[in-house]
Amino acid sequence: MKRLLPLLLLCGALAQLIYIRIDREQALAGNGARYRDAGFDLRIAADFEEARSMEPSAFRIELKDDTGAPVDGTSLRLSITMPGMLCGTIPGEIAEIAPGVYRATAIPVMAGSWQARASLGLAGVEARVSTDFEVK
Ligand SMILES: [Cu+2]
Repeated sequence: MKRLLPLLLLCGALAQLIYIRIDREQALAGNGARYRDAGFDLRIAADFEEARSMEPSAFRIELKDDTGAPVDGTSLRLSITMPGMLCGTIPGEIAEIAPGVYRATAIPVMAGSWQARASLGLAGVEARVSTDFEVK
């Protein structure tokens, strides 16, 4: 039993970490996801009717602080991956189209299930949010 205690404590700590992770990132009804932590509100949503392989897929990313003011996301990045496959991580291009609002594009290289992830490191906080999308 004494040997089990550290293991149990570790499991408890891990469960808590996973819980916090889920709590910070939430799927939005209909389209996209949102991450809130340490004063940041980071959202991503697909900005297309239909994604096609070898064509740019666009995403709308919003970065605000907890008062709703836009945040300059100089370290904001977008990448897309195919979970469970070996297509690698494909980086996207990001342009700010309004204060705190960004349009990001990346090119999925094949049809199937993809995941787009926006991430940034700001003020020592690493924030990331991802959303799934289908490519035809
Ligand atoms: Cu693939």
